[in-house]
Amino acid sequence: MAAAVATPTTDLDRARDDLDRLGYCVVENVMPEGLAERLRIRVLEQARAELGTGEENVLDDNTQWVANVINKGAVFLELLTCSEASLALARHVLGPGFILSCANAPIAGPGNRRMEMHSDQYWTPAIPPEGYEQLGERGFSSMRTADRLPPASPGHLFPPCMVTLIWAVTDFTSANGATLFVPGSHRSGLQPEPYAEFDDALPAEMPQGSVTLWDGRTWHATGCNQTADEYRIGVTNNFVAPMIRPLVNYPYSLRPEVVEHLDDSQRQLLGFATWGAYGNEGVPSKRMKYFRPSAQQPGELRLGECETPT
Ligand SMILES: O=C(O)CCC(=O)C(=O)O
Repeated sequence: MAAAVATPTTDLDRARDDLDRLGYCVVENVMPEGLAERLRIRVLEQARAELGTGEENVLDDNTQWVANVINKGAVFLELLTCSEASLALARHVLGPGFILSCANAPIAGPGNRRMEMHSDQYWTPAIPPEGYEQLGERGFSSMRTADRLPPASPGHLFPPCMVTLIWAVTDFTSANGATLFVPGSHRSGLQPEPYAEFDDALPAEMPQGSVTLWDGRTWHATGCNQTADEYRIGVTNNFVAPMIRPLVNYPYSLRPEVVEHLDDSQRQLLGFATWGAYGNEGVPSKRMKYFRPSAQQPGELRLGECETPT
């Protein structure tokens, strides 16, 4: 019988099946040797250095998120493409050409509170059998408006357009705040009530160097860290289908020294590549793969004096 909870596996078929059926999967030991430890040291140093600068993002008494990590060390770019298995699983849900929407490092410290239960794709509406909802209607606070959403009816479920990965920079255990998931919630067509108790929420435990991936519709939350002195550290990579607006505008917000060293696959994942559309960036005949920086874009051109346009 198929399991009702995703547990760590190295079998990609099983991971794919867990992702489809349960809305999340756990892939064991996917990071190259030593990478998790280098990430742990970098995340902790950055988190400590940000405290008191105004750059720190501290969510409750003891949860700190290091935001926009791609600018904060080459090790985070290394992580992005280190595992063909995790990219293949994201591709399984989103198809080819997906891009990074954001990357953060959530640190759950002892005594933190359970996060609000949420889905990352909180902005996709339930699709009623008739009519439609305006996609742009949902604001940031919509996580807290679960009761407004009508249940989806069979055959009217919004598709997944986002996949999130959380990489285990330390071990993730039920004691230290492993991410909690409600298995099967991705097919409910509903958003969760953020502060309700969820008896059916289960921790995704995994050893350091593993990764958990979930469908953007799956209900989840950072668990409670009940240890005396352990910090649970993750790095998230949140991927979206190529036509979805990412949370971070990477071509605009990446630091120049980071952009300078990007390889082709990193440039594609960070949104520098064009995606099949209505004429790309205005040079349809060229089918340009990468956007050009503004300094290389043609501007308003003028004809010579004798060539007055008629
Ligand atoms: O920190 C975690 O375990 C989960 C983070 C999370 O909920 C998210 O990135 O959407």
